[in-house]
Amino acid sequence: MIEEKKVTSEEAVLIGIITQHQDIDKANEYLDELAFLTLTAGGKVVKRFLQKMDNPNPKTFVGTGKLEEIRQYIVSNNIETVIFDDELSAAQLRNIEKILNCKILDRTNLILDIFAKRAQTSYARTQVELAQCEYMLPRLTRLWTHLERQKGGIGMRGPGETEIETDRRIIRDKISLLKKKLVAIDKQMAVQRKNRGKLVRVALVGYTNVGKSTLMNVISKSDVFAENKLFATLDTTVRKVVIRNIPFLLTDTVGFIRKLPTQLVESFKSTLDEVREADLLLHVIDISHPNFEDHIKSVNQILDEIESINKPTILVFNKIDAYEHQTIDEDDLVTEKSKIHYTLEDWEKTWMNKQEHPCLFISAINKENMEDFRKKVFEEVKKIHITRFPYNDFLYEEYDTEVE
Ligand SMILES: Nc1nc2c(ncn2[C@@H]2O[C@H](COP(=O)(O)OP(=O)(O)OP(=O)(O)O)[C@@H](O)[C@H]2O)c(=O)[nH]1
Ligand SMILES: [Mg+2]
Repeated sequence: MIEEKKVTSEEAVLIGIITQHQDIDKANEYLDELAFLTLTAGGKVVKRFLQKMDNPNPKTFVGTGKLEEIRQYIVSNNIETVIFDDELSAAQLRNIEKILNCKILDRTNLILDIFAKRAQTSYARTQVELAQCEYMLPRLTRLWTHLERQKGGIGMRGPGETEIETDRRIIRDKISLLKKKLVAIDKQMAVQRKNRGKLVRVALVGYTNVGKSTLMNVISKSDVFAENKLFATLDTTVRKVVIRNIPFLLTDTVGFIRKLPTQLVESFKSTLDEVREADLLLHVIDISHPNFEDHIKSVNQILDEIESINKPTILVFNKIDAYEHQTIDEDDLVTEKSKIHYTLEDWEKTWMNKQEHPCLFISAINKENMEDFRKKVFEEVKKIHITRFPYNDFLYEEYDTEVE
């Protein structure tokens, strides 16, 4: 069973590395995201450690000298939780635990934990539980599980304690049981999706916290939970929306993140089928986030993994109200214009010029440019609708012609 215990801001230390592929700014940005994940999981970051290295140490992730520095810090500050910004191998986890003698979490663990906390329906819970078991199986030797599980806290929401301690067989049995349960649910969901008929299906996709649910609420007058934390949505909501005279189904579902644990991608198969079976994707982007271009890449990578990268797509740049850029003084002849100086218009031109997908710039919260949004979505849906219902073409008005 997934347990949920209330913790008052567990103090945590974050650990990341600087490599050839990840300079100090990038490493810091990634730690910012890890801190946001920690906050979402109910923790509070008190210190960050970064180490420069060519590759992560296969035994201890960071170097032993660094680990000693971290050990001294956590001992003198009474810290019980250390979080690494990558997935640790079973061996790394074991070695680090021996040295630091406290709760060690990694990025995957943290994301799984948030998913466990967020899972509302038994369906979502089953999917998360499967992912947790898959993650846990090769890592059963954690020293702290026995003691810490009773206390609860981040990383502790998961299959119950006796199962972890006793043996792997029980976890394996549990995995096959959960898989069977999911197969049954998958079938049921597939039937449900089929019953929705031939209506055009549009899916909101994008990085977590970009405003997908907010946009869903604006377009469909529904009431999907939205908040400024990561992974607010785990379940799928489908609404029928009509723009002018064309009806279609709009789906809001789980957000993506950099390095989304593979266990989750696999066990969320049925949830992700909503995306896989969609006719049109609305890829929502938070343009006010300094890393939004990275976000686009991460989302495209996951779309590629689930064979959905070639679908008709509209890029919806959201949160234009919150976009900020730096300016170069007129008398400053040294600073060269770079992306941090781009105005919204610069970004519009850049993305429009790529001509890969239609682009939109909106603010879901202020309902800015929503008419443009409705028009572009109408045009794209209409293209698909025409091929699906070829005899109904007398139905289509031009978007610009006045309707009543
Ligand atoms: N400034 C600004 N904030 C927005 C806008 N749209 C959404 N937000 C805020 O962004 C946060 C995340 O919004 P959600 O709609 O929950 O985002 P989501 O993409 O559904 O997130 P997940 O379900 O976690 O993947 C909330 O605090 C929203 O109020 C916008 O246009 N401008
Ligand atoms: Mg959402």
